[in-house]
Amino acid sequence: MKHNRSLHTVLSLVLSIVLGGLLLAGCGSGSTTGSSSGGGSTGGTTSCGNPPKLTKSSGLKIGFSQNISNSPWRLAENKSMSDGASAAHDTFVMTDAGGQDSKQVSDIQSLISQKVDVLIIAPLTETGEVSAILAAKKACIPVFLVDRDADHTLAKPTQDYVTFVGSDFVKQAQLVAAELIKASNGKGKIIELEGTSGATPAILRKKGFDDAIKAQPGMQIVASQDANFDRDTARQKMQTLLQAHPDVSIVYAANDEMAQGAIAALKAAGKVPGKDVLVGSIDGETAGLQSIIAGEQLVSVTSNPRLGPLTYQSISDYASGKSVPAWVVQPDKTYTKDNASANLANGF
Ligand code: GYE
Repeated sequence: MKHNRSLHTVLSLVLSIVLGGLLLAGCGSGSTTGSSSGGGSTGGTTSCGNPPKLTKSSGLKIGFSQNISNSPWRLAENKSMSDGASAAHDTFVMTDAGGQDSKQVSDIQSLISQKVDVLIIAPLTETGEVSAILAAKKACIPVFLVDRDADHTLAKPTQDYVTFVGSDFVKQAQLVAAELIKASNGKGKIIELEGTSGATPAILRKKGFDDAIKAQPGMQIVASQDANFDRDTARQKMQTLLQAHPDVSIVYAANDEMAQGAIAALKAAGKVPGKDVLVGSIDGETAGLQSIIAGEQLVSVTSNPRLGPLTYQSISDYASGKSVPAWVVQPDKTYTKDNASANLANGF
């Protein structure tokens, strides 16, 4: 996936390449038979396969690199990954990068040094972990990216890593936009709260939403800001944005945590979410479902964090020589007042 990169993501790419280079220099795995050339090249070829083959099929040592564990979504994902390892009788080693690309690069390098058989990586950004993904390939460890993807001009699925297991983020955003357009009769001033800059769901949820709104002459996005997929960051940004745009009638948040922050800010400013301002977001968290039931949120399209079953099925398929597609799609669904109560138990 090639996208416009902000200065932030370009800087983090440079940082991770420098760090990755330093780490690789000390690693000396020597299994690479090809080499990458500049300008959009990827990880070259290795003697152990492109991507590396998985020769063991049971009793695997699984390394899982999580980018941060700061929300119900991420905790549900961690549990799903660990449960999948237990069900397969695999050993599970997990690291948590605390939201830092540089920490995630060194976490992955540490998992490589621990000689895991398989690496499952939930990369923070599309460019920040590329050097470490390519380092794993050179060390002959197959990589499965989950929940967020890498920039395909820098690392390719079915070549540098096995696959990307995750949702269709453009479609999620289109589904939220469709509900907001319907409920507002195609009229309104929108504040958009974006996810972590450079992360696949942030990039694609913005694209899907903005393109859908561009086709609506009566709707206008009056402000867009990165609130890092984080509830309190969103609350603070929304508080400031409301002063500049008191006539806002719609909030689109790229995840439910940010929608929760926006709802808190709307209430603090004396507005009634669900009446004065329509709120739509993504994830299907319990808090989002409860806000829908309370009439404060219009819609939440799921982004299922329970990616363990599809991931471990893909690992098992790969080990037995079956072909694994470049993208293993996690299906999602739309929650509104019509089905939120019936699905409350599916929340997290
Ligand atoms: O929607 C969000 C989280 O990467 C798909 O990241 C994931 C997103 C998820 O912080 O809540």
